[in-house]
Amino acid sequence: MQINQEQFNDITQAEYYMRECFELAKKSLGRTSPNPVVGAIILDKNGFPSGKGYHKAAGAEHAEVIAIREAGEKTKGGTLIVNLEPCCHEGRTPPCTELIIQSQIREVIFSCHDANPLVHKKGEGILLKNNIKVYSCVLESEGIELNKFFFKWVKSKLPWVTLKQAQTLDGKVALSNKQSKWISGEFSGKEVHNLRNIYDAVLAGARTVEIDNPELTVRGIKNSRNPARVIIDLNLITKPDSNIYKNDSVIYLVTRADHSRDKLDNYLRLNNNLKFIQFPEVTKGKINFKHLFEELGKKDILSILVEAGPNLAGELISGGLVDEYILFIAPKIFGDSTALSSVQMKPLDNIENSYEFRLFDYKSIGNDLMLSLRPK
Ligand code: AOF
Ligand code: ZN
Repeated sequence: MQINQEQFNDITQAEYYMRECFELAKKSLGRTSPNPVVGAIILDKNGFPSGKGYHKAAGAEHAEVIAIREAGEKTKGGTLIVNLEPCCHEGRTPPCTELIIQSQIREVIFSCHDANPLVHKKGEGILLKNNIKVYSCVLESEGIELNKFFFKWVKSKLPWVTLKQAQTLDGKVALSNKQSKWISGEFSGKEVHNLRNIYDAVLAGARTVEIDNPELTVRGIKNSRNPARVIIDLNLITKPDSNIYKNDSVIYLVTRADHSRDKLDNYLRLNNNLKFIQFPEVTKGKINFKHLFEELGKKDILSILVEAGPNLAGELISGGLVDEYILFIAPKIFGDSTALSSVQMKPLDNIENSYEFRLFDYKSIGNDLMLSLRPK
């Protein structure tokens, strides 16, 4: 299809402002759960930007409401650009479609349909019925990627699970004497804090807590907030003086159901925000991770960054529970077959049965390579 100069200008302008909406929405990543991140811009009838806003937290005003208020009278005959289909339901806040209609906006451009069944294509339908021009699916794949946590959760009630590891060129995560600090470089370390800052929860096993003694908090970033920490400690072996307990942000301690009250109380005393998730069914020392993720989904946790050791990584990969695999590869070699490999699972008897990923993204980071992989 050949497009004329005017259409070309319209598309370029829509994409330009849509990217700006993405940037506005990104300011709220990790702050709006269980809601999506949304940015909105109003152009007046002459195409000049006259209002913008982004959704700051669940229960707070939607992005469109803030942009429309800022634009005032200039909404009349104007355009709304927003990264998500405007809502049409009464939730914690009123429907945005009504406000859009009242504001006499002539045209709405959005990136992706909302996967929330209360809104999906209904918001668009109401706008069309009210003679508002609608252009949907502008930079749609970027829009979906931006809200991948929300889309996964709203469709399945399960959080998006990202497995994160740092390994050497020869696939090792620790020496045979368990020494594992530091495999990746300083800049990769900073990137991990950026990730923690946007994930609702960070998950690690008791063994990682024992060996690395991490805090699993966000440090060195302005206006940061800490994710909930989820620690798999079925036998309650983590030491009371572990660094994770020194910080008051939320900890979910995932453990068996049969510990004594005294033992549980000892842990409750360590941290004001410690809660237990107890599992009655533990088979061969293992829990059902799908059940754990369902529990966390119920707590409005839309995204989990798993800072995994080899066994946890193996369990999640073989269980088909990984949505994304972020791998930092440091240009180092341990060259020792007894050093720990990044993933531990049952031996395969055929290469055809290996777990395959596709390369989604990559970047160099300091002296390391950061890969983002998605299951094939
Ligand atoms: C938008 N703009 O800024 C947001 C939207 O409980 P509520 O009223 O906040 O509604 C939450 C739902 O509204 C959420 O699940 C999603 O479908 C939509 N979120 N929609 O047009 C926004 N945050
Ligand atoms: Zn809304």
